[in-house]
Amino acid sequence: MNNNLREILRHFEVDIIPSAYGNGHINDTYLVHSSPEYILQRINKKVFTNPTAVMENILGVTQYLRKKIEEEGGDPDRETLTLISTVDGKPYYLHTDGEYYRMYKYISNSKSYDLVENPMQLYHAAKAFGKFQNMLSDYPADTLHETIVDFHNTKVRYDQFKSALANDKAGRAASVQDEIKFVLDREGDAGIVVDAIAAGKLPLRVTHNDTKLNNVLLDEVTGEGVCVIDLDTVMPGSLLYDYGDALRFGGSSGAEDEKDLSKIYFKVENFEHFTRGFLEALPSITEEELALLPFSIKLMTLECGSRFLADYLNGDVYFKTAYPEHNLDRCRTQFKLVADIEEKMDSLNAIVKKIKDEIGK
Ligand code: ADP
Ligand code: GN1
Ligand code: MG
Repeated sequence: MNNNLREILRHFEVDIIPSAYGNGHINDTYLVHSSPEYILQRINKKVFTNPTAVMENILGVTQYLRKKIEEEGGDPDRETLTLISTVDGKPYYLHTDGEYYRMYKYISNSKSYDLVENPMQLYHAAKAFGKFQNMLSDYPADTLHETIVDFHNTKVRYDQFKSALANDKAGRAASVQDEIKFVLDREGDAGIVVDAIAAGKLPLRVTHNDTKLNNVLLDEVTGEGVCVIDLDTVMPGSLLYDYGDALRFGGSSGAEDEKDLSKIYFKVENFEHFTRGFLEALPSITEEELALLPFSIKLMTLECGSRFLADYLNGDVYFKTAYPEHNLDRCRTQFKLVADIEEKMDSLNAIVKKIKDEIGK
């Protein structure tokens, strides 16, 4: 692998062997210890079946953000991702083995967190994700490729779960009946946001669609949001997807793959911090969106849990796993959170109303 990477890096005019980096579930990420440092990534072709479309989106979005950040007097090398061109002037390198590689400037003095360490991190992450959506609010959405079709179409996700169950490829369904029932019992939730978008009751915006905390870099000193990263899934979507997915992850009291479920519950304090930051950053939020904020956390958590469970039933073909039950452990934390969010739903709705009144939305 190392020689292979050396040969790949030659196309970016770098001659230093990188080391594996980060905890993403999708791409292979490496840190290149040069000066300055770089991030090298191999795009996961099983997940992103059209890597050139992914790269067109990322190039378009980062160039657009760069201009906006410059206009606002910010530092574009730090506040958005910067793609490094290959020696042939391309934003990615296509290796002879058919794999796609890209290189970014490494954003130093910043950190991404796999676990929430204090609720203020959520306030800052929310501001960063909210600002990201704001800056892209007039981006020509029709030029964006849908890099994963129906990525957050929760009705389609529900159907995909049902086919994974029907096929039971890995022969695991019999052993996870409680988890399967958990999803099937909630079929009614699947259409709520998707149908409201189709009926024109919720606006389509340019959204990030994968807003977990480790997809935003926070300043190592101030803790403030520096840069939103992992732009593979930037596509038209609902604001509720970004909000709900961020709190799916950031609202949890523990790791996504925590085995001890007694440690997993939905942290209302984290919810309050994120909601405040998001509403402060996104004054254009509509009444209909506001009304669905807490529900969207449940929906995105249920979606993610059923994706983990579907992958477990399919034999672990999508998410990176470190051991055979990894997807099952992940799905269990998500369902524990869903159940807790369901119990807390009334108080979460009351808190949104309180924050909304306080900041004068
Ligand atoms: P994945 O799609 O697999 O989640 P990411 O693009 O999120 O891949 O990258 C994985 C991790 O690498 C991130 O969580 C972050 O810690 C780190 N990372 C990615 N890009 C940069 C960058 N430009 N500067 C600093 N760290 C980065
Ligand atoms: C994946 O790429 P990463 O690790 O940030 C996944 C998200 C899931 C998340 C669960 C393209 O995100 O949809 O919510 O894992 N990304 C893709 O941790 O499927
Ligand atoms: Mg990521």
